[in-house]
Amino acid sequence: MMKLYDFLPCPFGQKVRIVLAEKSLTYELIQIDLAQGDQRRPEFLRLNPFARVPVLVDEDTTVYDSTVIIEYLEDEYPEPPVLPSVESSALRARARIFEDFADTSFTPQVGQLMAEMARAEGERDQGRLQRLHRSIERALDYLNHELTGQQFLAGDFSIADIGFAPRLLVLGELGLEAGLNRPNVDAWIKRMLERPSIQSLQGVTAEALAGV
Ligand SMILES: N[C@@H](CCC(=O)N[C@@H](CS)C(=O)NCC(=O)O)C(=O)O
Repeated sequence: MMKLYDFLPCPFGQKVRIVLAEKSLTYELIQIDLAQGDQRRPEFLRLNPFARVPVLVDEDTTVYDSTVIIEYLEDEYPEPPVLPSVESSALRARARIFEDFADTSFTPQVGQLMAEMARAEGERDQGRLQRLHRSIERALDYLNHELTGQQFLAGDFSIADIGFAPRLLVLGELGLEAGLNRPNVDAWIKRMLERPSIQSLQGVTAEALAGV
């Protein structure tokens, strides 16, 4: 059976768990407690020398980095797909562009907002909060535009949408209504929440607020 080394609040591990659920793949979850420094133990460093979760072990193959793990799963277990078909290179590229945008320009910003909001109210850096709000709002406006007339960001439900899901779902708890005045984003979130793979994330959102 596959093994997933993960820390439940990690949004990158959540991406992988959505894909495993979409593909109905069973796996053993091995929790790596980042707060306790489990990622720096020699036995974990043998799996990933960069000391990061998630890591997937599938028989003799060890893969890390959520994007690479998901591409590996797509290659090994293609059905149902989480990337547009190989005949649609342009759509595949679009899906990968959105996943990268989520990983580099959305998820980290929401993570920083979570960390700032975890501080006592009087100790929060108001300037930083404003900058983070602006950056996240800009990303949401862009997504709202890109979702015009679309059910999902790149054809069918794909890694493009999966990339955003983990942190989209915690925005409400941070006082940021993603769907407010953004009807396409609002409908998109509701559409994603119909999927059991996305519903399964909801239990970990409050825990996620403890910060990663
Ligand atoms: N690009 C990587 C990022 C993974 C990552 O940043 N993981 C964080 C947790 S969310 C981690 O393991 N951090 C190690 C640490 O905090 O020491 C991916 O997509 O998997």
